[in-house]
Amino acid sequence: MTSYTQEDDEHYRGEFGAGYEVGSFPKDFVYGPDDPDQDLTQIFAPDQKPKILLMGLRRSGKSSIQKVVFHKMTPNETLFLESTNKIESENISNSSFVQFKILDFPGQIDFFEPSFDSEKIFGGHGTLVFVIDAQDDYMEALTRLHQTVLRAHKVNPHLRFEVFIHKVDGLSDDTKIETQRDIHQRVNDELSDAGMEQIHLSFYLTSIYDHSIFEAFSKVVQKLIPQLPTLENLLNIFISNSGIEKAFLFDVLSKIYIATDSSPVDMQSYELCCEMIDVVIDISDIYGKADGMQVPFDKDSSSIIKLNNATVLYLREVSRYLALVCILREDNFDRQGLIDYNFLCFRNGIQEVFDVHTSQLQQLTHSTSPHLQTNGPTS
Ligand SMILES: Nc1nc2c(ncn2[C@@H]2O[C@H](COP(=O)(O)OP(=O)(O)OP(=O)(O)O)[C@@H](O)[C@H]2O)c(=O)[nH]1
Ligand SMILES: [Mg+2]
Repeated sequence: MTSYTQEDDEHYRGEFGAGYEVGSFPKDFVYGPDDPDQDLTQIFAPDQKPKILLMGLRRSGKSSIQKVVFHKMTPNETLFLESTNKIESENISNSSFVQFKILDFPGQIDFFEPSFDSEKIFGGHGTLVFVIDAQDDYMEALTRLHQTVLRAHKVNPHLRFEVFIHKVDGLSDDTKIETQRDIHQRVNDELSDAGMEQIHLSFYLTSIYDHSIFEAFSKVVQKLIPQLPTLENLLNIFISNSGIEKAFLFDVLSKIYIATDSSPVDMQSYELCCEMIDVVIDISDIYGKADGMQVPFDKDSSSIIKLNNATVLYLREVSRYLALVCILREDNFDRQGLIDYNFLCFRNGIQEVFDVHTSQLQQLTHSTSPHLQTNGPTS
């Protein structure tokens, strides 16, 4: 449903990375990478932002995940990605809720090398995402996962661990479940042999060829949002008073959802909502942009899509890069006025949460030294 077709592959082949422009957003719209020449001191300079560390063996798919989720790269293009040979850091700061740093590690990194500074790498608030290639023999990956988890936990007991059992597009449904069970079992056995049963790991079956990678990343990011319970609560109140079945609060740039109401998420609903965002952005990119307007999405963005199964998809803009996408029965959409009124209350609620968050951040910034980097080595 996105605007990308197979022929476009030819066009991008061989030159992506040098300003490719795929999917819904223009190229000046994607997150700019940090200065690639920055050294470790800068990459790991203490700041308020949580970080997500992408680790795993070579070719497990780390860079592909980052490019697909945050740069709109199509899965086929990742075939031409080169192996990462140094830690690549990128700031993701779309909305006030979605703010973190993502670090893509080379697969062959050696933790026991003296230059590997575990304190800097594993310290601070964040999550370690370990990617395992499920289409390959995963024994070596499990050994590496075990070493990584032990080492990281020793340095920082607050670090979270998430395991992506990746490339599952090549596996049958039965094999998927069996692989997940087997990996889960082996990892936990090894941890308990090492006397480390208190370390908790979450497992996800992922692939860049479907929405599973976005779903898994959504969950990883959600755990880094301290306001999550408040957002969920606001969504629960909103949907129960508006006759809505399911509502997702989306980061429109990456299409990860940063919150949803507490009813269970089914993959199809999530996919539908993702596709709605693509449609809205594409249409408004082509027909809706006023002169000088850079972003095909603003405070008046909204869209209604009626499906042939008496269901309505309703999208409303919440703030810059945040959209609410709701799924509801067509009958309940008769009372659109009520929904719109409730939506305004919901948006005000979000605004308040956001204001509190910003003022807290400002207080933090004022109370810490403006020259944060002087805390680290000065060379
Ligand atoms: N089938 C399948 N292939 C994938 C998936 N994700 C990544 N790949 C492929 O895996 C290969 C390696 O991907 P990379 O992203 O470069 O792997 P990496 O972990 O960053 O590798 P290093 O940088 O060397 O550590 C590429 O050819 C991708 O196309 C997936 O979900 N399914
Ligand atoms: Mg890589």
